Amino acid sequence: MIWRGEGKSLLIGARSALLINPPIYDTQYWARWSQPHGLLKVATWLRNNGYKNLRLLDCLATNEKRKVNYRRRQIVDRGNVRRQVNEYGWPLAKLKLELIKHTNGDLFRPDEIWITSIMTYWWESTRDVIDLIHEVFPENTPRILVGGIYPTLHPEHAEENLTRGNDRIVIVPGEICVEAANSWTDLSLYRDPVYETYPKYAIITGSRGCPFNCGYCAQLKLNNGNRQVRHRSAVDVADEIEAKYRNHGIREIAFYEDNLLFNREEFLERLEEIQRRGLKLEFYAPEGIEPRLIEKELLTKMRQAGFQKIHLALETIDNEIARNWNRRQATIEKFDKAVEIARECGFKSGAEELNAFVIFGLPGENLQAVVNTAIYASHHVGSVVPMLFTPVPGSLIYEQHENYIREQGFDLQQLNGKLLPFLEYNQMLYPDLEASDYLELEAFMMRLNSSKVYSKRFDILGESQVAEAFRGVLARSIL
Ligand code: B12
Repeated sequence: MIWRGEGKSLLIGARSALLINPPIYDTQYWARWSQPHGLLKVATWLRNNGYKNLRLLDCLATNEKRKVNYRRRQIVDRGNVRRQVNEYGWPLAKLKLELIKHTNGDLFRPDEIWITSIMTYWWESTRDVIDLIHEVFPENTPRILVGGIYPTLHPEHAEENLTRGNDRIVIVPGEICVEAANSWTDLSLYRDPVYETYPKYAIITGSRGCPFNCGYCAQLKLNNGNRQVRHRSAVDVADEIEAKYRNHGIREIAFYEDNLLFNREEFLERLEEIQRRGLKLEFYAPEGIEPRLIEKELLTKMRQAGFQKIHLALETIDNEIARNWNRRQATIEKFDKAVEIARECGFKSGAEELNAFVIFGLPGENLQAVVNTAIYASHHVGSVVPMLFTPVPGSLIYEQHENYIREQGFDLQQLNGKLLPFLEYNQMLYPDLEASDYLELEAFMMRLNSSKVYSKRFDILGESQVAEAFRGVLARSIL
């Protein structure tokens, strides 16, 4: 069933729970800043509401090298390329052994199992974990709750594919309640002997919401259609960071918020509050920041506080395309201004201190525009981060193409950017286009970034003799 009640009514007097972050099936997994922070907040909230026994089974916990193990799952043919889908994280057999400890008296028997499910295209591993729970607990199966981004963006899909009519499996869309969403993450759960290492970083969410509705983003649906930005107090955020610094040895903080800089005054206050405590920390915003909101005072404070790199959402240099993605607020002129300010504030280009996201793989996309954007970003910013477009349920672009997606018979796992869901669509527009063109585009962007000699990068738009000669050769060969 899909739960649509008021926060506390989800709690029915249980005292013990297992919290699971399932493994995932994908072609790649970015483990760097991927703590299951939603579930870690839920843990604190459960404790505050009387749960005595809690155990976290984070199947994606990283090792000493901050990596996650994986093994091959299947090969998927897409046009003229083959993509290897892997299973990342604990094999299900390992999870099974951990679950069994809770049936044979070694460890407490859980009243409930709370599962977090993140990307919509990862849903299959959540189903497999639920099947495993039924296998291990065939009788008196604990009540199962599933929350996170997937059940929020597509609760009906989750109900159909995860509960399969079983009322003891509860799909919980959304953030439960403000109290749960504002809870601090509980890192102490990683003291469990099942983990090889203790987290070296923490994820902090100081605000939720964004007034914009960029075509590829689902934040509006994630925030219940509410365009308002809600934030925690600067003191509460700084208290959480300080507690993590002192009690857990955390020195790195990643902020995950829908629009980090939107509330400038609040963010400045937060930085001041953190700095006042004199903690030596590094800060990151790997999700990217909105260039339009960058200004000198803010960025100077960010740098002083410990931001060493910034990721800017460029996406495209073509203002017309940006308008089509409902990104009227983001123009190339504002982006240029942001880069100029960032340089003045000491963020070096070409040293990965300044990075620009470039999105590609969208329906109807023109390759020329992507190449232009990539070369532009490489020249002006120095580091290009290619992002393959993923059609996210609940976003405008997804809704515009819902009929096409249905006609193709795609299920959510196929709507993974890395599996090129709009390949055939774009081939109707550009018959010579091949799947390998997307891989080449990605390789092209990566090449623009790398290959340094004596710390100098080759800049295609640069003023060097080599760059000029290169452009001359290209122009002649095109003629
Ligand atoms: C962190 C993040 C990333 C990180 C790490 C992702 C990872 N490996 O886990 C990075 C920067 C790498 C990233 C990359 C991408 N991301 Co991203 N990312 C996010 C972000 C900011 C947070 C996701 C997250 O972990 N949230 C934790 C959640 C679950 O916590 P929470 O909501 O605070 O938790 C509350 C509730 O959900 C609930 N809850 C949580 N768990 C549970 C469990 C139970 C049982 C219950 C009852 C309740 C409950 O209670 C909590 C407290 O209120 C979201 C945006 C957002 N606003 O959430 C996008 C988001 C998930 N990403 C998105 C996308 C599209 C991408 C990319 C595909 C972009 C691209 N084209 O490259 C890539 C691909 C990543 C990959 N590995 O495949 C999309 C959706 C993807 C999808 N299809 O589901 C989102 C929604 C943003 C958007 N644009 O719309 N991303």
